[in-house]
Amino acid sequence: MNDKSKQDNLFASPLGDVPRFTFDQAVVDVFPDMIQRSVPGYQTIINLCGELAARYVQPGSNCYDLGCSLGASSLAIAQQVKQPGVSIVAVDNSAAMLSRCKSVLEKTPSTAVIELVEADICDIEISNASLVVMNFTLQFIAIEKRQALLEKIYAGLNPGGCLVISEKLLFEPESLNQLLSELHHQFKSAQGYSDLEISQKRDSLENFLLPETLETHIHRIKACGFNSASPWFQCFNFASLVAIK
Ligand code: GEK
Repeated sequence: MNDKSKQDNLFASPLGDVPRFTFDQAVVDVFPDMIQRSVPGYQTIINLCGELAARYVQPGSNCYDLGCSLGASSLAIAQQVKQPGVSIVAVDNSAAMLSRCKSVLEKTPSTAVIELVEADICDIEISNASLVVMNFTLQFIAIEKRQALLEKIYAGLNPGGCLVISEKLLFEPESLNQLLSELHHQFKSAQGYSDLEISQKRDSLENFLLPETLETHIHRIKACGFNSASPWFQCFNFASLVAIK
């Protein structure tokens, strides 16, 4: 992402009652720094979306970037797509994110058409898709809506199409979950976040970012009818899965 963002210090001072996290202007202003320093392997995962685009995008088809934020995945896809007649549909329900995403895209030359859509990803239509990417977005969707969303994506994908889902994961038993959370905490400390920042951010995401186990994700993907599904990347409690229709 070539958008130079401010350093994330949103949780650096004591906040008292920590408010629930929202994708507002304050988050938008620090977003590239926040996600790079919070999600281990973020850039590797974004780059892979470009690699998969080169392999799986079909001529005359659509790619979807669901929960696009500032368009990092869309840009990675756009840079690798050589197939003719491809449209990239980048969707987010935060007006602040999409407005900044528009200015990021305007500054970044791209041959592919990227259409920005302000909507809930549960409400949009998906059709003639050869690549659908959900990088760290499904975790913010109510758990009871996830199966229907995956079924809609499966129905909108062309045969041979590819789905990427990247998520924070939950582990069982609780002792293993605790270990991987602590390793993630160490990762964030090494990125310069203080213990106060890490714990206040965790509180703000409580009951908003809802992680599930790898087994739950794979089971849901398979239940929709995907031919194959596997994690291709994991670092601590973050993973990226690829599924082929
Ligand atoms: C990246 N993929 O840089 N409908 C549409 N958008 C939503 C919804 C919803 N129901 N819920 C949340 N979002 C990006 C990073 S961030 C991940 C994705 C993170 C949007 C929300 O507004 C935000 O922009 C994005 O999903 C999640 O690769 O911040 O941890």
